[in-house]
Amino acid sequence: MSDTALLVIDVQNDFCPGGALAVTDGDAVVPIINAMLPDYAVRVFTQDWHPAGHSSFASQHSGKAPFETTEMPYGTQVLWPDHCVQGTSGAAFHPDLETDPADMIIRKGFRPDIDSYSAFFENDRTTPTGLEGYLRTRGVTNVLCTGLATDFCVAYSALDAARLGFTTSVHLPACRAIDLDGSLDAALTEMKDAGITLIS
Ligand code: VGL
Ligand code: ZN
Repeated sequence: MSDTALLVIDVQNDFCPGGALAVTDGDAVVPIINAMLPDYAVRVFTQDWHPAGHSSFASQHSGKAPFETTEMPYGTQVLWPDHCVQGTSGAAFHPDLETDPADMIIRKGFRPDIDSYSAFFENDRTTPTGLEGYLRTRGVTNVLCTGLATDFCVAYSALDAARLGFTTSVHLPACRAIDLDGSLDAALTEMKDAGITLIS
């Protein structure tokens, strides 16, 4: 599958059980992704990588609790518990994830004033991470998404990949969701409507 890139989104300690923004069963994706890696010629991992005091953290907004929302210049933003702070153990990949096969590691969410769910664009949907150019120059036409969380970073990445013209699939057994107020169903519907193949 030389024209397909496997995207491994945010399989980091803070999104796994015991982490600051734990996704139920998040660590269950690790052996599944490890088993998939040898089948893909292009493998890109992402890391959510926030400076301390990032604007997506509820702790930076007085009177706001985690999982409430606020209006940012680029739109509505969910406020999260402090998570994936650069250089902390929470921001590290899950220790059992095989990271040696990664060709490329994209870090995102490092600008203090803007969040970045997608591997391709920050949450303004226009500031690029550079991944599009990387994939195109490697001849990639198809993208297969895995990782955490299905309804945020995986969905945003898949939707951007499809919007950019990549033939896009999401391997759901290799993903787990946060599921805030129906966000999982909404994300699955939006991905289907965008022509993304959902593999179950
Ligand atoms: C994510 C919320 C905040 C994710 C990252 O990886 O899905 N979700 N930062
Ligand atoms: Zn984040």
